[in-house]
Amino acid sequence: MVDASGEPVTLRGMSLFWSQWEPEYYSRETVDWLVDDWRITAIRAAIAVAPEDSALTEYDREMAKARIVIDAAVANGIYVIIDWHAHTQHPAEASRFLSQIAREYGHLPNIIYEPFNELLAEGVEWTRDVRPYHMQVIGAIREVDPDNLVIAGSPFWSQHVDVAASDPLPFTNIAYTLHYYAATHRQELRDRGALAMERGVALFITEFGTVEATGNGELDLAESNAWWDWAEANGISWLNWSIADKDETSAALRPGAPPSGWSDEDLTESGRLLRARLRAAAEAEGYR
Ligand code: IDC
Repeated sequence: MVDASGEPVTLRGMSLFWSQWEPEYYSRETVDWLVDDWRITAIRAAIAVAPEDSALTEYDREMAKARIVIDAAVANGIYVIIDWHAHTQHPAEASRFLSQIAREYGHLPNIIYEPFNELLAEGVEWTRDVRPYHMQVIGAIREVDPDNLVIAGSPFWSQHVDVAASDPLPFTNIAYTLHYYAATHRQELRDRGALAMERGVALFITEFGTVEATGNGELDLAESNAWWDWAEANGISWLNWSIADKDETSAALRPGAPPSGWSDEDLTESGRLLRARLRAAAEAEGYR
């Protein structure tokens, strides 16, 4: 992945949580704090897509949340991923939502689209089921926004990047997201990623956890480091799940944490690790 001047770039940051459940962090002050104190260069808005209480039923409410995060990212000069956080296909609704974002913001370099968080494992095939979805939704985005980065999801919770890479999408400026949870997914998934890159596609880790794929369980530091080493060696950007104060180990915040100004006591083990890692990366790259 390269920046506007053609230089290789690695983005590092945090994903917000499902937008319907933790809206207090869809705020300007949260993004400001993450930029100033955690030194992120990308933020992900996980716009909830579910049968109830989501962008399918509360379109305007969820669009307003996306706008808050986009405006905050633009004000801070960082990238923002608009993640259609779905596990099931709603191509018409995804097209409507993301092409509206494209109309309002597609002229800005900050915008990155993620039209499908993850497809579930059972019976979903790339060429038959997922590629046509992307053709429709990315096609709708491209009618409005010809060039901003789009990051495509793949079957098996966005792990089958090698399969997608063998029948890639025909659009320009496309990457494929690779999702991992360090205590569950290991070398075998990194090998899939390597195979995808050999097949010629760009990868982007729009979501990973330091813990188990359930979003809970023990933090696996050794495997988290193995993943980071691999991502950095390959210039793959990464964003962690998640900025949330839910009582689960993938959450970066402890229950009741305010929208910004977090002290060490407000952070979980994972949150402290991510903050340290992000600050070290910013230091090493010498920005700010
Ligand atoms: C999880 C949350 C959990 C919530 C669940 C609902 O951490 O609190 O109950 O969603 O579905 C993903 C998904 C992401 C998951 C996360 C952890 O993109 O939505 O969040 N995960 O399970 N893919 C792999 C893991």
